[in-house]
Amino acid sequence: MILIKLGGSIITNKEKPLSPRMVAISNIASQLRKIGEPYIIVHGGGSFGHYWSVKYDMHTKPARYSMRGVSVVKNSMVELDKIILDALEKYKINPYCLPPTDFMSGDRPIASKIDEMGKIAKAGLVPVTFGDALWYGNAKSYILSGDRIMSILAKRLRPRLSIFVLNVDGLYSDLKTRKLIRQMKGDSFSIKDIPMDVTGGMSRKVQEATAISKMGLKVFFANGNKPERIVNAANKSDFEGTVFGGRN
Ligand code: IP8
Repeated sequence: MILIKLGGSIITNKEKPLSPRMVAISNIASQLRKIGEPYIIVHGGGSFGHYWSVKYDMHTKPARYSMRGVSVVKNSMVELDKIILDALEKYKINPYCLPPTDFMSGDRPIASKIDEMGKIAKAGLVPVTFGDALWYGNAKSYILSGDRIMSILAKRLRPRLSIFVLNVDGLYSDLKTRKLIRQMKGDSFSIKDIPMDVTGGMSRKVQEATAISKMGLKVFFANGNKPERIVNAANKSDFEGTVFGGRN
């Protein structure tokens, strides 16, 4: 079992509101069909969900955010999800859409529903879920990121590999020279070891990747502009990117 997170920066153009990167999405979909084992796809919000959540000042911490905001963010995520689903459908990947409301109650994962996701994947469908605006209770809501979903699913399903697909080659130790960190080793590293230039979305990704890796599971950051790297990691254990928790 493999978990694949398609980051918002690879599936959308973050510079331009509500703009999917159709060619990148299609290229990734065409490669994913070559993966020879069950997998689950999680995707981010990019210039869809993030665009609106910034406009309505919504965050990951549950609070009484604008209900208009909740509705608009969710609607935009459904729209982006449909674009992803259609691309997967085109390559006969058999996506099975499962919004996070299917397996989350407030901010708590529903174990039986996550187990069901694993069964759905093993039966030959590809569950597809996404970061979203979620109802929390008591008029509160929150943004559940796709990166967080990765560690929620990993904890329960214990995937052989969790792949974060990015718009860059992996984690850089130096943003200017683009020097790639090929391996974040063992459980001896901590978030403090992440270089200073890792900011924003990337630091959250590293945080969740670290959490998954500390569960004893392998994590890989790959460039979605070279989608064969996703397939090579999945099928041939050839990791061209950043591996958390030891290369084999
Ligand atoms: O792009 C959050 O998912 P992410 C999506 O994985 C929203 O952080 C709704 C902002």
